[in-house]
Amino acid sequence: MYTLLSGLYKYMFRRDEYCILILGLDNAGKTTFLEQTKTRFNRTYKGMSLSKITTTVGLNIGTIDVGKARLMFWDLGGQDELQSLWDKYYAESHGVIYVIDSTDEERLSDSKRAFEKVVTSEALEGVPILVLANKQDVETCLSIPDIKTAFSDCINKIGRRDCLTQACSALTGNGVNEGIEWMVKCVVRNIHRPPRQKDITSLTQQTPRDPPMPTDSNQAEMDPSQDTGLERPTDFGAGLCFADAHLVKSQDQEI
Ligand SMILES: Nc1nc2c(ncn2[C@@H]2O[C@H](COP(=O)(O)OP(=O)(O)OP(=O)(O)O)[C@@H](O)[C@H]2O)c(=O)[nH]1
Ligand SMILES: [Mg+2]
Repeated sequence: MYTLLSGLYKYMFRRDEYCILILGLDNAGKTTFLEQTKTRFNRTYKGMSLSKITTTVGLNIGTIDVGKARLMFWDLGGQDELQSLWDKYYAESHGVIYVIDSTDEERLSDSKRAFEKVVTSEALEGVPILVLANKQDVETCLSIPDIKTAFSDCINKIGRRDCLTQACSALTGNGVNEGIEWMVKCVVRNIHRPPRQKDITSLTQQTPRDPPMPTDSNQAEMDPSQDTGLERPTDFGAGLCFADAHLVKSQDQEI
């Protein structure tokens, strides 16, 4: 009887934790996206003013709960010299959100090169990738078809994994809920990367599991704006957003 009750208790108060990397060139809008996500999915989170966000040197951490899944985000700096640190986090990741600045046509090929490195990394094999075409609120931005054309060479390099291109504005929040909900669905069904299981009854004493720290400590300062979000209650926000059409490759594979 005790075993049964304790099993039930553990089941009820357990969350499956998934680590999600947020990658992309500097200025793409990664940290803005993270802040917008925390604001939408954590009911009592008083988000920082999006206009106060500055470039990330190191990483920001944020956590949201969606149903029984807990997503822990690692938002890494996208500047050239910080990109060499991205792969230190790959082995621990369950999903990747790759953010593209749709207003930066000049650096689209740089973004594509960085994306290619991500998708061809063995350590990320089979991990779902959400590609966010960000800044769609800007009238003159590149459209989703433009971006898909520019990234078309990558299709064959994506391999067997879930992949979706989502139109998004981290600033207004359009596309954020759809992207997160898609990611939750994909990481939950990816049996090749099982989640970590967390007992949520002792949350107030818990600190989030430390992300792997890069060996070059000069470039790995923790950003003061990091936020664990662990103590915050949960909210599965309603979708307010728009999704765009996708080129389907296999099951949920689209770019
Ligand atoms: N118009 C518009 N501006 C955005 C959007 N998302 C981010 N920005 C702006 O883009 C700039 C860079 O945003 P960040 O979130 O700091 O970009 P980042 O990708 O985290 O950059 P790094 O930390 O340097 O890698 C800021 O001025 C944001 O306000 C968006 O959806 N629309
Ligand atoms: Mg940032």
